[in-house]
Amino acid sequence: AWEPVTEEFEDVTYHRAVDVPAVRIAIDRPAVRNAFRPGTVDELYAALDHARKQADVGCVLLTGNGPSPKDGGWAFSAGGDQSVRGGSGYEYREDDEAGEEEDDLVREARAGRLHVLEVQRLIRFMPKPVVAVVPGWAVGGGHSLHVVCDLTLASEEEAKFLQTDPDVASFDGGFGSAYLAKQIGQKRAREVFFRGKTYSATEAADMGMVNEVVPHEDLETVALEWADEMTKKSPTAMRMLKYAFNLSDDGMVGQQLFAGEATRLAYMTEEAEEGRDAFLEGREPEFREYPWHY
Ligand code: 1HA
Repeated sequence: AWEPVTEEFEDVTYHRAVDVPAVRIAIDRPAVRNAFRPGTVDELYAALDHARKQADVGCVLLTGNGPSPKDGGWAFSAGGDQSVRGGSGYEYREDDEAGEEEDDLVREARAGRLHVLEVQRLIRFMPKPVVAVVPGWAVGGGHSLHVVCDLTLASEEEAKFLQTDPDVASFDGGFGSAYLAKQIGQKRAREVFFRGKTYSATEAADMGMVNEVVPHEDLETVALEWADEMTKKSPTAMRMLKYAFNLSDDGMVGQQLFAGEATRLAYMTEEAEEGRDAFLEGREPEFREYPWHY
């Protein structure tokens, strides 16, 4: 069972599980295969950032609502909404409600966005697992979103994986391609982009970009089971592991995030308390009492 965290959003639904410390964030534009426009990306970012900050949320399920009211089709996401694409990115249009909260000045300054990349970084850098729950098409920028998630669970009957980026003169040269190659190998990643084949859920699992394939009707139940499993584990260990997996690919930022968690752990020691207390008491710290562990 789920309860809404907010009902303010236009293009995204955001729920919290009642019995599991997990949330479900879904793109809610099923009529256009959950393609995202700038407002959609704003709401995705807001929901993910909210989930990131909740100390009692340990797992995020990212998905796409369906089926399409037009033809019954399912989608995770078909990527950037091509109908609002302009010369410098995807543009806010009149009916793109999420942009409306901003005043005109801000909105104007935000015209032409590629800020789904900020959503990718949020997924990558948040210290809890994000699972892509793929009920249908994962295409273009939607494919890249599943790639950057920690795990992918896919519907056996409906999930389909496709990269159209070079068909529409776009390219995700970051996680969408280079990180994909780390997952499935160079030859295969190049095939995904250069040939643009459609892969079934089973093929995607065999390639190593999908963790598990389940019957469509079980998709959400299994996703919640995964969240239940993962949120029963030690939050500290899970954070350290996610950042450890990221570290060598993420350069100095990878080191920064891993090190930040090391700092947090160090702050929990008596040695750290001595450092703080000595400063507050205006005296020299007495660190000689503390061992040089080996
Ligand atoms: O590469 C990036 C980025 C790179 C760097 C930085 C930022 C990036 C940001 C975004 C992207 C991209 O996402 S580029 C790639 C954009 N996406 C696509 O090229 C996929 C276009 N869609 C399709 O190829 C197909 O629609 C599909 C394989 C997902 C589904 O095919 P299907 O089942 O045959 O359905 P279809 O009839 O084509 O689509 C259903 C409805 O959804 C159509 O609308 P309708 O005719 O009913 O009014 C269709 O136009 C709409 N739709 C689907 N995808 C999009 C879309 N509308 C706008 N934008 C879409 N992406």
